[in-house]
Amino acid sequence: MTNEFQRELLRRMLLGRETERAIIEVESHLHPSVGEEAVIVGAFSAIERDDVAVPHYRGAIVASLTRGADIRTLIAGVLGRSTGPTRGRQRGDFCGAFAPNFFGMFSGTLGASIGYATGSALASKLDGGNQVTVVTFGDGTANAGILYESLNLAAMMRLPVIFVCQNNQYAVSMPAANAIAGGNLAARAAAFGMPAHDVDGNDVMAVYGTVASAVARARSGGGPAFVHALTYRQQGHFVGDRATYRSAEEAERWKRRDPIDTFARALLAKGVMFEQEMSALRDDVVGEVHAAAATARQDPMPDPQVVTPHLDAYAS
Ligand SMILES: Cc1ncc(C[n+]2csc(CCOP(=O)(O)OP(=O)(O)O)c2C)c(N)n1
Repeated sequence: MTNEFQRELLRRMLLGRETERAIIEVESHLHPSVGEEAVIVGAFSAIERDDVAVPHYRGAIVASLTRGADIRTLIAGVLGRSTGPTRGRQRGDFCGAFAPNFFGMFSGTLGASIGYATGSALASKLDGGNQVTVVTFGDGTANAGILYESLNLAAMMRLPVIFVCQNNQYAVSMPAANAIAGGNLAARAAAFGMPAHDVDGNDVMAVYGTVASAVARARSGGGPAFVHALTYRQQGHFVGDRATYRSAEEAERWKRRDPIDTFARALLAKGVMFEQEMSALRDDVVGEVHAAAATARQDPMPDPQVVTPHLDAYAS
C-alpha cells in the first residue's frame, strides 16, 4: 500500500470524526461512531467508485465522506436544512448522503439494509455486471433473522457481497457477550460455506486488507465473504447517553486503543508521515469541517409547507 494511500486512510478517519463532532455541537440526534472509524473507513475504502456501499446507521456519515460525499450538503442534510439533499424532509444521521450506489438505513428497521445489500448483489449478478456490494452492521443487528436468510442466498447464488460486522460490543446497553449464542459470529457465517474472517476492527490497514481481498475474490466470481471486525463504541448509544451500564475502566482501556491515535502513531513510527505534516493534515481537516458546518448551520430550515404538506388535508 502506498504512503499516499495510508495518509488518505488517516485523513478519512479524521474527517469523519471531526464532522460528527461539529454536528454534535448543534444536533443531538446522532449516534456517534467515535472509536469505530477503522472499520467504516477500512471497509468502504476497499471498494471502487462503481461498487455499492450499504453502511450501518452508526457511521453512515463517516461512510458517506469516505465515498466522497460533499461535506457541506451532508451536514445540511443531517441538520434538516432546506439545502440538504431532501430539502429538509429527512434529518438525522441514519441515511448519510443521498448518492449513487449508496444505501442509507431508510426504514429505521435494523437488518433491512442487509437485505438491500444482498438484493444489490443479486442485481449485479443478474445484470452481468462486476459491481461488488459491501454492507456493515452492528453486533446487535447480527442476531436479526434477515442476516441468515441473506447469508444463505448469497452463498447459494455466489453473490458478490461482503458482510462486515462492525462489532462495537454493545447494542444500546446490551453487551454482545450476553446476546450472541456461541459467541462467535465468524463461525456462524462459515457454517454457510463462505470464507469468514476475524479482524482487529481498530486497525484500519487490517480491515482494509481483509475486505479488499474479499472484494477481489467476489469480483472474480468467488462469491460472498463475512468479516467480523471487533471494535468499541467509545461514546454512548446516542448523544446524551452516559453509558452507566459499563465500567469506566473498560471504556478507558479501549480509548487507549483508539484507531486514529494508534494509526497516527504507526505512520509516524514507520516514517510514512512526519510530525509537522500530520499536524498540518489535522488542521486542514478541522478547517474544512468547520467551514462547511458554519455555512450549513446558517442555512434556513425548510418551509413547514414543504415538509408537512399532508397537514393541509387535516386542516381543511
Ligand atoms: C428491527 C429493530 N429492532 C430494534 C431496533 C431498536 N434499536 C435501534 S439501535 C439498536 C441497537 C443496535 O445495536 P447494533 O446492531 O449492535 O448497532 P450499534 O447501535 O451498536 O451500532 C436497537 C435495538 C430497531 N431500530 N430495529
